[in-house]
Amino acid sequence: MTKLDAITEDTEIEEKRQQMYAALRALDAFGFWTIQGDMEPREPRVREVPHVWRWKDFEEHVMLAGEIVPHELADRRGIILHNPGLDMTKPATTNTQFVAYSVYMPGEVFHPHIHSPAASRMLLKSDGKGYTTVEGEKAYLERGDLITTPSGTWHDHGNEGDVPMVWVDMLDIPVAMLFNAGKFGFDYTENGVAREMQSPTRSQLYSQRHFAVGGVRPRFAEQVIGNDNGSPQLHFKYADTRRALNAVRDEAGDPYDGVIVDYVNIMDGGPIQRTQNFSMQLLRPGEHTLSHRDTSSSVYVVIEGSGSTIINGREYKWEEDDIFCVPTYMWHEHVNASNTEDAVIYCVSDAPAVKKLGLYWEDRKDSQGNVTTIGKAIPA
Ligand code: GTQ
Ligand code: FE2
Repeated sequence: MTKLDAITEDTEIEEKRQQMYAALRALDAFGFWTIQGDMEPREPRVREVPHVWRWKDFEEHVMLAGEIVPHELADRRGIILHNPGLDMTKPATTNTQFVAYSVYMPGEVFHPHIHSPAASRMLLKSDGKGYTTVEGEKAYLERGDLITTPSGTWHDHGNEGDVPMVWVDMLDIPVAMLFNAGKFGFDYTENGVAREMQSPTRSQLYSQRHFAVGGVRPRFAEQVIGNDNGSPQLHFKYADTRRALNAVRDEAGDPYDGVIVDYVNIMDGGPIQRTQNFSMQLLRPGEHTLSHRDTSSSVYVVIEGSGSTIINGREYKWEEDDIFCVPTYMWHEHVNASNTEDAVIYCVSDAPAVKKLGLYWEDRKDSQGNVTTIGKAIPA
């Protein structure tokens, strides 16, 4: 008989304990030791699962939504990607992100709104005449362009082109909701008058002309956007990002992520949103990265090429316009399936939030399979 058996076998005391537990329940409390096993996992516990949402499967529905779901029915026309490990008590793509394919049809104008969650768009399809206006910067978007909507910035969307515009929304809504700090506003006015769209207040291509040349910054550039919750550069052109990747493609690159560039806030060199890190990574023909895992979670959009990501030992194949996620603390390595073509994948992670909260560490596997932990790790 173990000591624990002896303790619980004293029926008189056990009965008293159970009575006390019931009394504590009635007082809206409980003994920590009664739930401790659930509360204190030896490794991060993750409900989300790796998953690929294939554009091939979504295209017909996204286009149909553009035809049969009018603006009156959908204030924004996003088709949210719901992680198969989560139920509707958590309608999200990962623990911290809300990701959607959204479509805006020729001639459409969607009205301005504002919110505390941070948002972003990665443009997939357009003839160059679809736009979003963020805090007065009207940005026409092309494939691979990123535009952010920092927390507390007005934004409205529209399409002046001849073809449907499709982009990927990536928001930190679950983070805002965790802190009970989600707030949305819809009553946009200019000089006290309600308006259906923002009048541009920044000149055309303001972001590019002020911020997109690295190393120098105009002294008179607007340094604060909205409530000062992100980079003053909102719009990042794919041509610029691709050029940055090409410029370093002959370097060794990062063993875990290949030739990768982070989008940075030109004011401080940090990530462009408080809760989200944005990166673009080039996997050269035949490249197969080493495996690592960390306490952030990521969502990827495939911009060029095809390949796969091996997540906790299982292969997840992807092609252009597919979206996939790597949940928290899962080993992952990326493979470009082609020996002749580049693959380029775009990634938004929650690492800045995790780091600020002191919860970040990373495990790296070398080519021999030896694991090294980087950062503040809790001993086993
Ligand atoms: O386009 O501003 O998918 O506010 C969810 C919330 C898109 C948007 C979403 C949003 C938006
Ligand atoms: Fe929004």
